[in-house]
Amino acid sequence: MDTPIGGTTAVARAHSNIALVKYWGKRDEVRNIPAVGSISITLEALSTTTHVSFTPDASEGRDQDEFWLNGQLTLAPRVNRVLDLVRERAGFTGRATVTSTNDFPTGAGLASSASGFAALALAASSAAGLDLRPRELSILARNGSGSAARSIFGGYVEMHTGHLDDGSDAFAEPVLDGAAWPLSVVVAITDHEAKTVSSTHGMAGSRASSPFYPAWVDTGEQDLAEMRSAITDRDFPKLGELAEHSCLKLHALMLTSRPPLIYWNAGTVAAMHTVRALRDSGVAVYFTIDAGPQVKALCAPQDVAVVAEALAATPGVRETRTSALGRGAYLMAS
Ligand code: 2P0
Repeated sequence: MDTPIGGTTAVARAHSNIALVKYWGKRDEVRNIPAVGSISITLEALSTTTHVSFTPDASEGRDQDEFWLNGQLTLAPRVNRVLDLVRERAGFTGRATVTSTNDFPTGAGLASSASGFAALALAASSAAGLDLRPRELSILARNGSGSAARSIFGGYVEMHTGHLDDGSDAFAEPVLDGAAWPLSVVVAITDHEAKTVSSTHGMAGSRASSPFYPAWVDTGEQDLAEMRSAITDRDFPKLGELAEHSCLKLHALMLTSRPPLIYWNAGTVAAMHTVRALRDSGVAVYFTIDAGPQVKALCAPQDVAVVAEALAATPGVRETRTSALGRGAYLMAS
């Protein structure tokens, strides 16, 4: 984290992340508190840049916030919610103009809400003159999107579900710096369209209807403990096997929701098999998939080229992107 710049205008950048142990389901929908913890890696190649500028107070000019996403004026109640929390804390009534740009497809299972709300939390709090500690920023970002709490930090990150009703212990914190154990991700994009069922809506449905939901919550702590030790031990096969398990357990939960959530397409399944075939041929590579059709392959940096080539040649894969581990959210000169 860089030193906050402050003032009534600020620009921040945050990177997307993908979970190795997944979050799905909330224990409090109003405060957006996850029902299970999660562990993620922050991705250098996928980022959101957000500019926030506040009017001095609501009486001077507009009484509405404005949110521009990728050049389009967009209604996003969660953006207003984060801005309201910032105003409440800073003790002023100024309205905001927020301009946010993603350098990757929005809403298609590449965690644009993670990078987006992390960048918003940092830019808005800084523009309001607040100098929040990383943990407070993580809680603020969580109010926009659960996965965004993790994108405040770089490298390997754990999100805690906490126990308190007010959510003050539901924040993310770093597990390991990315430089301490470099890892690469090849993203196989199988569809550029935004998904039709949002994560928020989908996870509420899973909680209400999947017979697997109690088992999902009950086994979360054990997955987290094993993943923490895989990271501490730099045990890549253990990390990869557990990441695939958490991914497939999540998708079993989705498939058994009513109505079912089927985020995969034919290219998604083909890419999973490509990863398994590569592994059979001796390349240490593992897949994970979020609430969308893209497949993310985890591998060592020296294996990126062979993994990207195999995924690019897989039927249904339209594009591949590679990423190293990225840093946490930071302020830029405005
Ligand atoms: C994750 N996902 O851990 C999981 C895996 C998708 C699948 O976090 O309702 O957009 O905004 O808190 O953060 C996506 O959920 O949901 C997500 P909200 P979010 O990355």
